[in-house]
Amino acid sequence: SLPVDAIKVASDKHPKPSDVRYQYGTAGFRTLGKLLDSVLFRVGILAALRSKRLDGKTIGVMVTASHNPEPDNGVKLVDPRGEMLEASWEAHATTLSNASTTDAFIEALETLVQTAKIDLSKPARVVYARDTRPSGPSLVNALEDGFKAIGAEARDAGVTTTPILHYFVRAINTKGTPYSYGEDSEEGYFTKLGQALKKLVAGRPPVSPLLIDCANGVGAIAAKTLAAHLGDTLPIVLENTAITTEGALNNACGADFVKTSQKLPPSLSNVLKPGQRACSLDGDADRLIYFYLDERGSFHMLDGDKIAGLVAAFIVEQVKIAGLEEQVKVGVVQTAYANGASTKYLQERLPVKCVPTGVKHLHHAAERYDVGVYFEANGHGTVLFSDDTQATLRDYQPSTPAQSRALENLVSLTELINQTVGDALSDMLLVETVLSHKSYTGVEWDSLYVDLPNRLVKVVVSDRNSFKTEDAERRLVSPPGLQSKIDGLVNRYQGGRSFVRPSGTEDVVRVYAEANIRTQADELAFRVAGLVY
Ligand code: NG1
Ligand code: ZN
Repeated sequence: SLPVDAIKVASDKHPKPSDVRYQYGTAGFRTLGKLLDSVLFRVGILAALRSKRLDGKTIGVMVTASHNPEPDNGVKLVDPRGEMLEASWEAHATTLSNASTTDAFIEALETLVQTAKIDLSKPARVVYARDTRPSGPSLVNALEDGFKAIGAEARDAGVTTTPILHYFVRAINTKGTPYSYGEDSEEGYFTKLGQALKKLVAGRPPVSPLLIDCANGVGAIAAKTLAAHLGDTLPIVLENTAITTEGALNNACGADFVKTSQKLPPSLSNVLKPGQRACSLDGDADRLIYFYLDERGSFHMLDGDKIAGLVAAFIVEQVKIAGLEEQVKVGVVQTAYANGASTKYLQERLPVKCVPTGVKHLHHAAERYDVGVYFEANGHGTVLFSDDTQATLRDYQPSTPAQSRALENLVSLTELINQTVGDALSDMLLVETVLSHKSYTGVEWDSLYVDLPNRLVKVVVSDRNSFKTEDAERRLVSPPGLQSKIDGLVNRYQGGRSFVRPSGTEDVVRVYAEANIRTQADELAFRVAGLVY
């Protein structure tokens, strides 16, 4: 049975604030750090129960609020294969977090144990980490109180990136099996990535230094270690590494700033040279946006869609050279936020699927391909190689030197890419690999297709839950009549496309619009926003 007395004593030290309602959304729990103490304690117990339910497999817990402002924090659970928590457990997390008293919490736990058929005699194993936010240490203490109260075997992975924590979870759970994902240590992670990159670019000409904007977050620590492992293979210059400066995290820098404002972080204006490749990580290093300045000093952004285009085309090419076209089908997954020009570019080359926002939707759709490439426009994404495909690559007998090289490249890509979740550093090495193979500069990569001008706006409404969508969030079914008004507007714009959906992470409705010219995209966005308001 549950150690009710221990849980009671500990729970009284982490009372739920009475005026807050929590929700485990697409990014886990996320709000002001100072509101999350009771949530972290309860998540500690929930993670242990999830592990017991899965026969003692190790569950991950990441304390981060990613690209959000420094005072925010959050927490999310990682399932045994390094993936996002299974959807049905999101509701359990929400229920537990909202129990108003210790007694109500114990009651909710007992209900969960029964409905989810949890065998309490099983072991509970967890691994946890946090980013660099100032609220992190005390929230981790609350989390540890939860682990102790239920008697979980807990491993502290310290301060690290979200994707490294996901890597740990998979590595721990596959240890000693034929599917081992690598050593369950940071050293193991960096060695795996470094060796894969070295194989992929062996014999290719040296490249000029890559500048990394670390968002003044945990990515600065990881990127520094990575740079040491890469040596001359990839020279790296680190910027925005002030992880202890109060208020610096994600402030006017980082992947979300670059993507949303479509601007160079001001801190880089005297550092970045025209033509130099640069990229921004977000606050937990799971998003990546590239950019460069042209000869005239104008800023050009290469977002998640551009990364998907570059990477998918390269993989298709290598599969073809290897002579594996018939056995290995490559596909791409996007959301409605993908630029229309990227969708067109990709559709001319391979199958493309559109799914609702949220990494879990992209990930699951990508699992249906032999090789599934998924990226959100905001720079979160990865590539999944199915188990069958990895076996095909292992067993295949190439018949020419060219086939053999392409096969080796594909095998090395399965090592280079963090297949558990989007990983800015792993994705960065992937981009660098393709640029090296194609001898592309940023300009050439950028010219694969021309982005349609687009605008994203937020609208505060009285009840965002009254907005319901269909067709992968591209059309509204409610409020009634609104979609036909949007259609009416869209039809008046050349290359027009627009959609409205409720945010899963903020109390707003988002309006996206694109059109052939900038002023028209802006006008369409603001007119659709006018309909919503
Ligand atoms: P919402 O708030 O549901 O639009 C945002 C991002 C998603 C994703 C989640 C975090 C946009 C338009 N939306 O979702 O892409 O990153 O946060 O999981 O960027
Ligand atoms: Zn992030």
